[in-house]
Amino acid sequence: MKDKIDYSLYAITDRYWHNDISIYDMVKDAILGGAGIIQLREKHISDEEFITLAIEAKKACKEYNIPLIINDNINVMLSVDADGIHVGQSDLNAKKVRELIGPNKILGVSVSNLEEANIAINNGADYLGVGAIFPTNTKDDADLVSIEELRNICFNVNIPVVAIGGIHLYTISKLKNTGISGVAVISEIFSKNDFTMAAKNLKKEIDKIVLNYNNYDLFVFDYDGTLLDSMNEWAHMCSNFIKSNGLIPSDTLDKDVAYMNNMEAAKFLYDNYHIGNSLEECRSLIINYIETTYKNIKLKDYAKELLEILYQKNKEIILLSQTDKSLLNLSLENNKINKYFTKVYSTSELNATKSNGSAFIKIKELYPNKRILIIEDALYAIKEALKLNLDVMTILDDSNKKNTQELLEISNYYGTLNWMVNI
Ligand code: TZP
Ligand code: MG
Repeated sequence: MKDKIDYSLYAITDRYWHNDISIYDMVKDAILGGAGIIQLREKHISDEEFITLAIEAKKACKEYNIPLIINDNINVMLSVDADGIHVGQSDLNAKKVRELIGPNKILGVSVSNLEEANIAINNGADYLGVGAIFPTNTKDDADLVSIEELRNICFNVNIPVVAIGGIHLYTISKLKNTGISGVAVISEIFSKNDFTMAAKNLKKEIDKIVLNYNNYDLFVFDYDGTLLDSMNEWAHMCSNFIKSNGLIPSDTLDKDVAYMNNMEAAKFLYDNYHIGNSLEECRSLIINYIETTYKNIKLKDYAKELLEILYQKNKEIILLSQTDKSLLNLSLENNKINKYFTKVYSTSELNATKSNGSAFIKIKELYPNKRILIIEDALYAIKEALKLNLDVMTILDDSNKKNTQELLEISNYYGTLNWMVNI
């Protein structure tokens, strides 16, 4: 159960607005609207009453194979064999809870900063609830957590994070590109008259800001800076090559070639530094030089896990890289990830480049009926893909940090591979 949870819409029950509707119906309706996880939250009732409600909630969850989390009560959770428990900072101690529930139950912990988040993870949390993000009447003692802190937590932990508090149809867009795996809501569903419709409407908005793998069937990965941790090497590759030929590179050389594919870069070096007797020779000298460095560069953390997740979901995965095909093949083989890609495209082999969008046009032509997601780290490429109405998941890399603000604004999704693994 733990591995397959869809945290994107996390519904938390509250009978305040409709005490005439059974918990079974409330839970069922929320699930029918798209809730992927349910929390039964009750305050001020006896364990006996809580257990009665939990049995009802569990019945509905079981029918749809959706996990049921009990708010802050181990006795109730264990009595009904629910899937997990959620505790706040002032509730039960998370470490003790983990000891009592064992390793297989889901443990959620509310946190409001990165320090609490790290402690919760050390104590065995499976996911984090962060809030209140916006003011809410549903929990009057909730302190506010800023969007910046939410993003800080999301990008620095390796478990799913759900945002909570005051999340409604009209506030949710503010959570775009924070790195959340989902939102937890009470009133946006359970204060409404039609829970299923309310959940459906919200899910539609969630899908605009949290990547939903079901919405895509072709995943087009960039390689350098996206899957491969190579940008630092590339940043100095050309000037190092020139130096290895006993020449002095210009101060701007590495910047000049930054947007070029290998073929264009070879031409540039041949024209400006006269290396080799022909363009072809110049090119093969560079490739040889790069090969020795490139083949030892490691994948980013979580690259393999992410490819495996998509592969398990039967998604088609292709590679589209500005890097030369022979280099790509070398690296793919060394990192043992060939099997994940149905096709590996070097842009020069497509007679195209990402820098004017032609490489993305080619992909659209080659895969006309696929719902495509581009996964990319380079701002110039991202802009071109977006111009062509492609959806883009921007991968955070040291080399694009200076463009963070712009990337946050323009990308459909923004985060780390780790985040993609968590959602
Ligand atoms: N924890 C922080 S805010 C909150 C909880 C339980 C209440 C969320 O309710 P709503 O109605 O979605 O704002
Ligand atoms: Mg890249």
